[in-house]
Amino acid sequence: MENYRLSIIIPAFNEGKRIPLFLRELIEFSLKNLSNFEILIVNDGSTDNTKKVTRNIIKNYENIKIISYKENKGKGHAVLQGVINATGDFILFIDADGSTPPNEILNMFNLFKKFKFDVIIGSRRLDKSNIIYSQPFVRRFISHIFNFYSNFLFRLNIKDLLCGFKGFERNVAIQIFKDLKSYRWEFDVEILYRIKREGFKIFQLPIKWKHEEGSKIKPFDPILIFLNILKLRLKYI
Ligand SMILES: Nc1nc2c(ncn2[C@@H]2O[C@H](COP(=O)(O)OP(=O)(O)O)[C@@H](O)[C@H]2O)c(=O)[nH]1
Ligand SMILES: [Mg+2]
Repeated sequence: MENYRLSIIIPAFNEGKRIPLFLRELIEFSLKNLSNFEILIVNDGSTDNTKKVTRNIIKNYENIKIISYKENKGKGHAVLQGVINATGDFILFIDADGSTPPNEILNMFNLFKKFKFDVIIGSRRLDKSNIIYSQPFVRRFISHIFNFYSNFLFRLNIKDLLCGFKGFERNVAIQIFKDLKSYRWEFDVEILYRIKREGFKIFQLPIKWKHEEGSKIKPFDPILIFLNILKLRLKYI
């Protein structure tokens, strides 16, 4: 099989507490299981020690880099910076909090190598998904409504739109992320909509997942997200 290169993007905003454990685990796993990879951590204007702790962990690896800028611009913007700088044949992003175990990266990458899917997205809502700790009830409830609402507005049929673990064939990633209109949480829906519009194939991968405390979603964010999704829809009319 060809020696495809994998790019792993980790968007990080004030993750000084949560990222060290996951990053160490990911590096150990990747060195053992992946032959050709890079990791790009995108520090999206964190005001804590994210940059310092990350630099310290990655200092001995030339294929692991941090991209950093001063102003917080949102997860979508951070992932976009990762995509622009990525050199892999397959490019994925994964949350910094360790909700998705590194082994799922290998599963996703192997599926890409075998079936050449354009896009593979992690899903916490398929029969075979394996949820170790669920999100709190209120979060699950809101995300249920969010999935329904966004699928309806954008004529999609995807069980879990917001899972922070998604991968793309290189050219698909570049095409989809080019001229992204939403830089914050809504970007997940926007990229899925564009993927469908361009006719790319999405494979939904059931994953093992656990809720991690310390979410960066603020109490009023859900209301903003619902409004922003509507605004986004209007931009595509
Ligand atoms: N770049 C960037 N990443 C963010 C921002 N907010 C959250 N994230 C990242 O998005 C991922 C998921 O965030 P998290 O707070 O765990 O969301 P939750 O699991 O849905 O509650 C983590 O890697 C965060 O660091 C942001 O404003 N900018
Ligand atoms: Mg999380």
